[in-house]
Amino acid sequence: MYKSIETLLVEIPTIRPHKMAVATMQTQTLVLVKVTTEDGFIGWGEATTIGGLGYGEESPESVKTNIETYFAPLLKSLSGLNVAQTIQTIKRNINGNRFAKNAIQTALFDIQAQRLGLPISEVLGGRLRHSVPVLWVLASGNTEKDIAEAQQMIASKRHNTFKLKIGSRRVEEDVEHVLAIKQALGSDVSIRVDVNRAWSELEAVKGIQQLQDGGVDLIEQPCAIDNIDAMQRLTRRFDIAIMADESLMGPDSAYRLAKRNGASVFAVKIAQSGGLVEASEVGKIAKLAGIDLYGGTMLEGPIGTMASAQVFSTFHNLAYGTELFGPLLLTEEILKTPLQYQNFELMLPTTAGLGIEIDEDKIDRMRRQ
Ligand code: MUC
Ligand code: MG
Repeated sequence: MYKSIETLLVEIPTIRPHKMAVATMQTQTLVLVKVTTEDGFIGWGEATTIGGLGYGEESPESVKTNIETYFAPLLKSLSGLNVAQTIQTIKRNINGNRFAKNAIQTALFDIQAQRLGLPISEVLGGRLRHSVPVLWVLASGNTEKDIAEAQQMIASKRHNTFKLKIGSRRVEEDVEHVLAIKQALGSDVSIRVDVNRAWSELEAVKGIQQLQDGGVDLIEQPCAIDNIDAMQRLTRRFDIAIMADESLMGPDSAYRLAKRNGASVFAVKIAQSGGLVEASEVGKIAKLAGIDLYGGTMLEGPIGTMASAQVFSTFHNLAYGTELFGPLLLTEEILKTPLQYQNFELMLPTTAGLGIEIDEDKIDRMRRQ
């Protein structure tokens, strides 16, 4: 049933350096997976990560090797299974590898939805919205440049909410940087910060208090991935929203975080969750636990971004919007028609599958040989 499974690495420079506590990106390596069926359907998925092994446990190279060595032979050996049974078989045979699993699962759903003539969102239960709000991340590393960038985004109606990457400088310097931006942009503009796990609990108490007093709306992943105790104490101590990002690695960790009151918002990512179904399950757990939702990104290109949008469009609440701006950070387009960003939102296509058309000639020219 599955004829070929290819993994392509495509290096694309970013429009400016993107500085985070975990890495500074000058280029992004897109990890694209193409699945072809015996009866001629093609599905795409994406397993892009950030900063090699700087962010997660899988690298572009490990994803490519593991898909070629383990996922592809397994998929090719299967016949007569539906998508759910195929996913179950992959899970039974392969441990970990959430990013690779997500890419394969996305391609399988792309194919299934094309067969049914529906957008992927409809296969996942149905969309509740036709567009999702998208914020922009200010990460140039320079306060004045960040303010100018934000003002230009507001003026062009592309983004009116901003997330600031902090954690690589002293807490006082970071707070000063954030509050200068908050003051320059004014009270109508929502400012959030992502610490990318850089703070100790004591640093977090100090930093969060000042950011909360200064009118910041949300603190993302202040402490270490496994330090759920600290996340719980911070969530209970402050009124400001505390969001789990790296600590959230699929439904199991979502359940544990929810049970322990370790976050007031979940940053759902399809890759970190290990697939579209698992990301939907994280959304369900949040709903049951009264936790708000935010649609996260691994700074994917348009494939992962649209797959994420298909999932987030089905969420009951998307109180904190999304950060699905990945393609806008890249200097090259890999779709025949670019994703549509309008009025601070990303529009969801109504066409079947992912609803995008890949420019394969361009990818062929740009891919790592
Ligand atoms: C992260 O930790 O949120 C998402 C947006 C961005 O700029 O970095 C990523 C990763
Ligand atoms: Mg984050």
